This record gives sequence, C-alpha cells and structure tokens, in this order.
Amino acid sequence: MTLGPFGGVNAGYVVELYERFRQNPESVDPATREVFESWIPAEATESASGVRGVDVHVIVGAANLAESIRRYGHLAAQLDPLGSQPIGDPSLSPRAHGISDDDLKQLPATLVGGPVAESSANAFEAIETLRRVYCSTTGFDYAHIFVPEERAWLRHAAESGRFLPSMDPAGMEMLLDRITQVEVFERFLHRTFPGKTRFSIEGLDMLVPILDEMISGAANQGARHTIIGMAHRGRLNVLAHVLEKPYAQILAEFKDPVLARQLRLDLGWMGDVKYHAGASTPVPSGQGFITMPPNPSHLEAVDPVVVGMARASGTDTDHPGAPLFEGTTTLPILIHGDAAFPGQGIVAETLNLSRLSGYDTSGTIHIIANNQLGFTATPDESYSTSYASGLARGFKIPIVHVNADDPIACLEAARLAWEYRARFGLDFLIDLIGYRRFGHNEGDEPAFTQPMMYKKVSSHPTVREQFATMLTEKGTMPAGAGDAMVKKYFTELEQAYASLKPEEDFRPPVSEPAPAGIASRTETAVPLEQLRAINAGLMKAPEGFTFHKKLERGRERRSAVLNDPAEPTIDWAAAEELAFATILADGIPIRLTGEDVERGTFSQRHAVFHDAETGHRFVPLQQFPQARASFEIHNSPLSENGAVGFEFGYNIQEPGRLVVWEAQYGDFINGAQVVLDQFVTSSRAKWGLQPSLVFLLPHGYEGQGPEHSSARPERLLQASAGITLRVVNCTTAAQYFHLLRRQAALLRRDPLPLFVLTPKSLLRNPATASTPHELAEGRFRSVIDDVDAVRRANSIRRVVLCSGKVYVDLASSDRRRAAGDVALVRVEQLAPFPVVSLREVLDGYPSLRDVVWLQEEPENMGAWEFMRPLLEELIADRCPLRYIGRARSASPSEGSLAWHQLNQRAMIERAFDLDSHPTETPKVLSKPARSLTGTKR
Ligand SMILES: Cc1ncc(C[n+]2csc(CCOP(=O)(O)OP(=O)(O)O)c2C)c(N)n1
Repeated sequence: MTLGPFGGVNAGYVVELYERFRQNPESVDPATREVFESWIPAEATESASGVRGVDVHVIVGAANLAESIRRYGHLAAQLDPLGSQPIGDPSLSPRAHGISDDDLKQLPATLVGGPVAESSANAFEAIETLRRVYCSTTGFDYAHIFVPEERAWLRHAAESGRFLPSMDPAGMEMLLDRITQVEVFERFLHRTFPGKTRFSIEGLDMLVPILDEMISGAANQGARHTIIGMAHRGRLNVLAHVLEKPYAQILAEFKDPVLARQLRLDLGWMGDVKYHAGASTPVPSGQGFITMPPNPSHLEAVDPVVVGMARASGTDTDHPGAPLFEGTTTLPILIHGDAAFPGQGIVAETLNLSRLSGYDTSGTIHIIANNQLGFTATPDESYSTSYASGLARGFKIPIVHVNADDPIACLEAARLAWEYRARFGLDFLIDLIGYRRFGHNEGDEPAFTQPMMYKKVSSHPTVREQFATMLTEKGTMPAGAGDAMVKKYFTELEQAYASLKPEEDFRPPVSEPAPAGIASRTETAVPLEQLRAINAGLMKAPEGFTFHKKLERGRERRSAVLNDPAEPTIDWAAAEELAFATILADGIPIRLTGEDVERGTFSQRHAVFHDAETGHRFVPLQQFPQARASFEIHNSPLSENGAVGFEFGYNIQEPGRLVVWEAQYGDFINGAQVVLDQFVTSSRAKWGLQPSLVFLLPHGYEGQGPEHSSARPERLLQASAGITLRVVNCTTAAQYFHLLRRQAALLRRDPLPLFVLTPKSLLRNPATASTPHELAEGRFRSVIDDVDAVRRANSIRRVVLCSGKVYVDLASSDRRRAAGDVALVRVEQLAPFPVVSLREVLDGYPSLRDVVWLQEEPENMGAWEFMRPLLEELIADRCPLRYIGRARSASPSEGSLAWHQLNQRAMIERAFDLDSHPTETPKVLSKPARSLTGTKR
C-alpha cells in the first residue's frame, strides 16, 4: 500500500493525525477520516495468498521509529573515543513501536522519507541508513530548532551526507599529514621540556583540521577575517598550526629567557605566560586574516570579547547615520571547555547576544573541546544538562556531537557548521568529544582521581595512529608513509630548536607611551557658530513626527540653549549630545550601549525619540547634516560582564571609534569586574593592547542606600599604575563636553580607558550647568581652583580637595559663605594623578594651615587611599594632610536617608571648621583624631 499524499516527509504528520483519529474519529476532517477508514486493519484482512495486509498500526509504528531516530538517535551514537556505552533510548528500537524488522520490510522507504528513502528498497533499509546517520560517531542534535526551514535544512544536510568529505587518497593523506603535524608538535615539546605546562591538545587533535576546514570554507565564501577565542587547552598547537606562529618563537618562550628589552617596567610592561598569548596572521590563501586575541586564565571570559571584535570587524562606520553591519566578512569561532561552557555564566551572557540587533555576528561557531573532564571534575560534577552543550539548546543553536577519533565525521561537522552559518547567519555548535592524554597540565597525575579512565587512555592509540592504520589497510596509502610523516615533522622541530636565538625570537608586544602632556594640550573647544549650526541640525525632526508632549517642551528649551553665550543653559545631557555631535562632525564614529541608554536611566538623554502616534524611531545623531561618521546606540541586554566584554572587544578591534558603555548605576560595574581586571585595566601591561573604551558610571551619595551610591572608584584607582587608565569625576557640563571630545581626539594618539563618574540628581542641577561660552573656549581641566579664594589667596588657611558631586554640596552650603579662609579645589581627574596642576594650585596659597581630602565615600573606599600617598608626597612638610569623610565601613553607604543627611551635614560642617582639626594633629592620618561618625581608630 502507499500513503499517497500522506507519504514521505508528511509521515510524521500522518502519524499525529492518525493517532488523533484513533482516539476520536470526529477530531479529523471528513476527507482524512475517509482515508483512514479505508485503511484495512490487519486482523480483518488476509489476502488469498495468505500474506497479511499492512496494519495501520505498523505504518504508524514505522513512522514513529523514523522520527525517534531523528530526534533521539544521538543518544545511541558512539561518541566517546574511549568506548563508554551510549545511554541509548528505548524509542530507537522497532519493538518500542510495536513493529518488527519484517514489518518494516513490507513498507515502502518513502514512509521514512528524506534522502535515505531514495536509495533504499524498503522502510527497513531506510531505517538502517537512518541509524548509520544518526547513531554512529556523529550525534545530530537539532530537534530543539523551532524554525521549520532550519530544521528541514539540518535534517537534509545530515541525511544526504552532502557535507561528508570525499575519500580521495590525496585528500586523506593530507589529512593524515596534518594530524601528524599536530601530534608531533606535542610529542616534541613533551620530550624537550619534560613536565613544562603546555596544555596539550592530545585527545582532541582533530580540532586543528576542523579549524582548517572552517577557515578555508569561510574564506572561499568571502570572509576576510576569522577571529578565534580559546582557552589554554590546545592553544599552543592552534597558534603554531592555524595562526602559523613560528616554532622558533614558541620554543623561545619555552626557554623563558629574561632579556634586557623585555624589562620595560618604565612602560608598565609585565608580559604573560605563553599559553595566554594571541596572534594575528594572514590566511595562507591571501584572502584575509586570522586573529586570536590574548586571553586571561579566567575561562570563557574571552567569549564576548571575540564576539565584539567580530561585530566591529564587520561594521562599516564611514558614513553618517546608522552603521552598516555585514556579517559574512568575519567569522568568529569560540572554543570552549566542557566544564567551563556549562559552568561559567559569561557563556550564557554571550549566547544571549547572538540574536540581538547591535550585537549579532551573523553567526558564531562554537566548538566544545570536550575531553570529558574539568580539572579533575567529572561531567556528573560539572553540569546538570545531559550534554556539556545543553545550554546552547535554549538559544536555538543546532548541535553536532562528534567522536574526535573519527576524522571524517569531524570534517563533516565542520563543513555543516560553516554552511549552516553561511545559509542562516546563526550560531552553530560542535561538541567535539575526545579525551585528555595527560593530567590537567603535564605535571599533573590524572590517575589520582580518574584511575579507570587513564588505564584506558594509556593504551588508547592516537587518532593519527588509527587513521594511518586505516589508510594503509584500505590500500589508500603505502605502508611506512605514516611513519615518514612523523619523522619529517620531528626533523623540522629539531632544526628549529637547534637554530634558536632567543634574543631575536622572543618578541614582547610592548606598547610605546604617547609623548608626555599630549592629553592636557588637546584642543577641544568648538566655535559657537558651529555649535549653533549643529544644534539646529539636531533639532530638525522628520516631517510629521509627533513628539511626546512632555518631550516637546524639553526640545523647545534645547533649541534655545545656545542663544545667550553667557547664560548657564547647557545641562549635562545637552553637553553630551553636543559633544557626540561634534565628534561625529569630526569624522569619528560613536557606539553607545548600556542598559536603557537610549532614553537614559534618569530620563535625561532621549537619544532616540518614538513617534507618539506611530511608534517610529527618530535618532537625531543619525540625521543631522554635519555628521561625517556613523552613530549607533543600543539598549543592551541586562548584562554587565558579557556586555562590557563585548564593548572591549569592539574597541580593541576598531580603536578609531569612540566606544561608550554606560552602567545603569555605577555599582553595577561590579558585575563586570572580571572583564575590568583581566582585560580593560591590565591588557596593556600583559599583552601590549591599547584599549580606549569609555565607561559612564553614575556615582554620588544622594541617600539611596548602599546600592546605587558608589561606582566603587577605589577599585578602578587601585588598578591605576603608570599608563593604565583615566578616572574622572567632573563637576560641570562643559567639563564633560571637553572630556568626551578629548577622549575622541586621543583615540589614536594616547589611547587609555576612561572611567567617568557621572551625576544623577545633578544632571539637572543648575550648579552643574555651563554657558555656551564654556564649550566654545577652553579645554578639559584636571583641577579647578576656587576663583573666589584665589582673590584672597594670602588669607586662605585650608584647601579642601574634593571631587564630583560633593563639591556642589560644599559650594552651595551656608557655611561656605562664612568661611573666608577655606578654598574649595576640585580634583576633576583622579587618575592619572594631576600632579602638575595640583602643585600649581597649592603653591598659590602661601598661608596654608592644612590640606584636606574630603570625600563622601567611607575612608576605605573612594579616592582617599589612592590620593593619600600622592598628596603626602606633593605636600611634603608644608602642612598637615587630613581626611574628612565617612568612617571606614564594609558597606558603601548608610541605608537611611535621614542618617545620610546627618552625615553629609557633619562632613560639610567639618570642612569649614578649622578648629576641629588642631594643627598639631599628625599629617599622616593613619590615626586620625576622629572620623565622621565620631568613632576613634
Ligand atoms: C573562571 C575560572 N575558574 C577556575 C579556573 C581554574 N581552572 C583552570 S582549567 C580548569 C578546568 C577546565 O575544564 P574544561 O572547561 O573542561 O577545560 P579543559 O581544561 O578540560 O580543557 C579549571 C577549573 C579558571 N581558569 N577559570
């Protein structure tokens, strides 16, 4: 019998319908019911020849069996090279569906459907072929893909075998040659540097040919840049063979010489271990580049960095408006560990970026280098998912599990991955299942914790040995050819080692510093006429655009902010928009991201307007006529570590663009501490990178409690040493304008990450507003002296140094007017410490009785502990240095508004009360007389 219109690929659907019909014949439409009723139950019919008619239940059983193999076949695949038994699934046996092999032989292959049906005589043969596809050394795991077109493509790709490499002898010998090169490299290092850590690839050797396949495949399709992120496992091998880092350089690093030119402590250069190093190299075919950024030991932390790099690499920003992203030009590949992938939250954060506008890469290919162990931890101890790759299922990423001892299956998986990416522009994951030949590192004894596994490993032939034997036995390659390859690669390495010249071969990537003073000399003023023209451009909305009523009023005010040059009409948000606009007019592209940045946490920015009638978006910075470069702004997902890692990657890949990330509140940057420590603040000292990312961190004590008050500047300042970063806590809109413009101007000439502690309630406070004049003249000032005090400099007895919002509290207090002998000096830039400007200011006050560092934060937080030794050195024996601020505390602030106000008042009182600190108090306040809350230490 045939299934007619219900056959082939519709079989699954027929089964479903038929099941429904069996339960309740009325539940299907009359036409279908008629067909089902015509199907003859087996027990009721027996032909004259005695051959049973085909039971409908058999048809349903066969179709269900085929479906089960497609869905669950991977559970029965032999994925472990060490031979552990797959868990299997009852639904993979005909019996589970109430049928036998003989039943299947009675049925047409079309019932099974797909390409296997074409080459099979009956359903039994088709099912056997399906088993070979789904239950051999590859486990296709794609039933979680909900888009029918994608699922059909994957099913056809798997079942047609169209991505299987051809088995031509020359190709097979080349493959053997490649895995020989991979293996011999490790064996040579093992022999030459016994016990030295190299995190050998052995057991996952096929990783290198998989990468070869993807890189050449992508290059043939027009990709110009492949970016690979990976941890320690197999990294040296990939660097040597995929990125072609010269053997001499790697061997020189193993020798670890201390060379005179390596010691660039004057530049803050510290270097890093060899298995964290990165490289960039042209693709052998000359079609582009392969890059592997350096990465820290923190597993998976590099994931968002690579994705950000890929996004930047594929983005064209050389025009006004929104940038254009063309994903096919860049291929990001992330290689994960099987314990790290499910264990580290940053993986989920990175996967979550994969389909978001502003973050997607047109598909990242993931490979889990799955050696079935963490450090010593087993899969049972490492993840709650069925496979190490389980997390990817929720992100709708197709998965192929593949046995790393089957080179042909591995290459098929590689081709499938990049073809899928090319076809759909989406992520793909290969779970490459192998083993680890040695311990976690080569000095480790794995049999302490995995005795049974390592009994197997010690007698398990390498993939090269197995493949060489197979080729010889099949007659593809003459006996002895495999051994000749081994010899060839040993000889090559021995020669490289014999001619090693560590002085020349070891090349630390040191970044030279910019000429001194370049930042302070940078011109950032913009003539008033130009500002007015740009502002008019920004205010021009598309024809018929309806603004929200409340925003309309704000725009009317904004249109007029530049009318009177001497009026303080420019608030923080206006200064920011004008800074961005003038930077774009200078031809520098901008990318601004963060949680809810489009509107701004405090409803201050409105960089994107939504038509009140239609919801259409209008982005003034993308539409004003003076722009010469693109502007993009994206509300980020609710992520810090992943989001900041992405922006860091974007920034280092395209350092000529101004990349700004804003925290919802400054303290949420805590969530990105790993990326800050491992990449942003230390990458110059470790790897010679020159990040210039900008962080906007709302900061200031306003009685909101321990959260939301502090951006934890102490942590940023702690990382500051030599040429590391800039930390700024500025007090006026004009300062912010000049600061952003200075950062843009320095992107090429003196790049450094910039952390700006930004205001909250002060965003709209007239005390921080500036005049148009202040934008049109001057530049960023690291230190702002007290203009009133300067006039009576001789009578000033105390200089209060402070930074940020607390200055406004001090300056606007009643006590200030009465305290004629106190000068309030703002330290707008905390790091690098503005020693020259501060010295100049302090020298202007000849009669000082003391200098005070005043801050809102507790004594063990804020800038005090960073400032203290620097100020002590600056002030020397002139007068005492004192601290006023909150007492030491484990929490950044008190939890009650009333208590906060009490403390703020006390601090201000004390600032202007010279007698509260008798002159005989020691200058070094390691034992201050009393701290703000009155406790003694
Ligand atoms: C964030 C982080 N936590 C802990 C470690 C310490 N560590 C280094 S390797 C390793 C095991 C990693 O296992 P897996 O992800 O399977 O990779 P493998 O080393 O087996 O290739 C651990 C726990 C680390 N490097 N990074």
